[in-house]
Amino acid sequence: MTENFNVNEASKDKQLEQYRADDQGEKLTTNQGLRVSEDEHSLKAGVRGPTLMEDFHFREKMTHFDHERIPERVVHARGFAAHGHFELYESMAPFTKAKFLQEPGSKTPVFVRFSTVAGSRGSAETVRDVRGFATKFYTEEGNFDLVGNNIPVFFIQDAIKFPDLIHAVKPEPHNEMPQAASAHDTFWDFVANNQETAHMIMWHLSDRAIPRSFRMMEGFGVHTFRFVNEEGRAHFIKFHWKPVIGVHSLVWDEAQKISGNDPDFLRRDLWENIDKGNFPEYELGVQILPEEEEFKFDFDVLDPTKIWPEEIVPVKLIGKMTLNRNVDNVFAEIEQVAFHPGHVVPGIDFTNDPLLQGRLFSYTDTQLIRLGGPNFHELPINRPVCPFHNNQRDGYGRQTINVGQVSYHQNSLAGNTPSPANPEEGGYVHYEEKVEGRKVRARSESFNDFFSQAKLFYNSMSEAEKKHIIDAFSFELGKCKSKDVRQQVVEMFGNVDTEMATSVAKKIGVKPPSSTQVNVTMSSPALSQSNTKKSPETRKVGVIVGNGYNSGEVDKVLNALKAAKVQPEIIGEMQGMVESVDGSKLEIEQTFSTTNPVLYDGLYVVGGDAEQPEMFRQQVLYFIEETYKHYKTIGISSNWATVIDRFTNEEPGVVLAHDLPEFTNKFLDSIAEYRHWDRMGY
Ligand code: HDD
Repeated sequence: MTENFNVNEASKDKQLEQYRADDQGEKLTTNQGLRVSEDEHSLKAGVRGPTLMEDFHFREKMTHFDHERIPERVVHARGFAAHGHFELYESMAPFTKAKFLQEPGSKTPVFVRFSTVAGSRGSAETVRDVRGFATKFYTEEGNFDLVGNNIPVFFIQDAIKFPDLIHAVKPEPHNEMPQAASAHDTFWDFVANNQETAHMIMWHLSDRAIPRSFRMMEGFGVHTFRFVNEEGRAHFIKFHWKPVIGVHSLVWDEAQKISGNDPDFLRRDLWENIDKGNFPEYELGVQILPEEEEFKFDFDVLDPTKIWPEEIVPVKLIGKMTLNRNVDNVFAEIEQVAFHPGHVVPGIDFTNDPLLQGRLFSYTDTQLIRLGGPNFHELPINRPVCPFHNNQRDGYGRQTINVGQVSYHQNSLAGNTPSPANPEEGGYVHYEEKVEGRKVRARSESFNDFFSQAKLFYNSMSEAEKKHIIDAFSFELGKCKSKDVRQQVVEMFGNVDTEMATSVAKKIGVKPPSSTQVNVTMSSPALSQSNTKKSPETRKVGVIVGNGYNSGEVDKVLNALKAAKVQPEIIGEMQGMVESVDGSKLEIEQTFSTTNPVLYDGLYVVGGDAEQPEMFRQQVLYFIEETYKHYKTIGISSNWATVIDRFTNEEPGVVLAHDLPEFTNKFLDSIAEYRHWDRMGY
């Protein structure tokens, strides 16, 4: 008999509740529950004597501490996560029988971990890198893990090359440098000698690799998966996550400075916004392709270095995910969560993409070393919300107390239970794809076009985005010591765009590529961030205020910003209150020494009276220069427009408060626009 249980958005939280422990207000004990009378001094033979072996409290405390760390993830070590739920818009029954995709309005609990790939667990977060976007859906049929990235393609086509790719991008083994960076010889040597990387490299050098926020990036399942419906009919699909507030990025100079100013920038942004109730939202999209159309395109649908352009296969939005709860404990939840693309539910199946096939081995294997044994599924964060029963037993850290005599199949002593479920009872049946072929180690010829989609990507970029790619190439290759590697890469990317590769060659002191320019006509507007949604919502604006400010003007602006869900932060010379000309007050949240212009999406210079010290004026000028250089919006109060006589109102993204009602609107529009690339020549 199958058990009856319901999953709703609270199911996971309720399950986790039984594992939470709050030590506040309690007496200190050992792990055996013994109350401890003293926790500052070890047990010694005399106050100046040796510590005694007998001190079980010291030994237990120290031993536990000595064993606190576990191996970091071999990739995606640096990450952060949050809880939430997924709500379905419309039934996907025509395509899949997955239960969590049937009832419109149904809510499934989720846990999402975002990450960088190359850096160690403590590395800076705004480095140039792919971002992981891994979602665990706790469904009534078991956990479904969508283990994706914020880039829709991958570097390689076959999982057997993954260790090589990662060895090449990680810090070089002889000196363990550079940390969390692809700008070094071994990575680019790998690229030049594995040219299937071309398409992904274009994304990696684009603004996508320096997201402004985990809340503002897309996610992709990358591989082609299958949906299978109740009748057993299959469709090829690709998964997309689309952030509701659009896709936005940092600029490179800013990203590098943030790495020093706030290495936790992305997790802080996620944590603080969830904390304030600005819940990140992403719509789940699927591209759906009938199996008969498998060979319709000039690329192979099994090739993970290819996208299905959205203009050809539209993305159908089927639901929305909301992240609304921060974790209680980073280690217990974020560090111990174990994702696996092989965690699927009935109605979702794999394809023969050779990258996906290899991943299906790697993920469980890595958890065994990382989490110390085969029982990691029992950790609270990994437990499905539905019951699980099988004949697996024992192993390190086993928590379940399996009662009874029988732990094998088939049996008669337990009535042959736990028994396999037939499909009607939810038993998973693999899609019966017909497979035949010779055993070969080879790449399919249909995987051999490395450059067409790299060209499509470049051709779809705005002028500003193209310039960023050229600058990124120049930076990354400029850091390579081997001139030969630099030359090889320039030669390779001549196949994408000769003019682009020629500009790079000039900057890094090598010969231009031997190719000739072939202009491409095809473009996919969905690939350019310049077409994304623009909104001031949740943007962080630094507001510099000194004593004697004009509260009438400033209060109105601050209220308008807050009404538009912009987040102003008051910056001043020292902590405490600043007083306006009419005696009202504002609290300083950050001082010039605790914050930096790179940490804001825009700047509002309020200033103060004429008495401000020279240091205040210098700091304002510094904030203005940096904000301007990073193409962000600058608003200046009417008082200070004369002090800062650098700008006219015609400057892109510079708004001067001559006329107040118009100022706030223009300022907000400018913040929504975010970057003012027309300053490009700057
Ligand atoms: Fe992977 C972690 C995403 C290819 C082997 N991978 C990992 C994570 C993400 C991805 C988001 C972090 C999960 C978390 O937050 O805990 N990986 C991808 C994507 C890929 C991909 C989108 C290509 C489409 N990965 C890939 C290949 C292999 C691996 C080809 C090996 C054959 N990935 C791993 C791993 C990790 C991992 C070694 C490290 C930690 C972990 O699994 O749990 O098994």
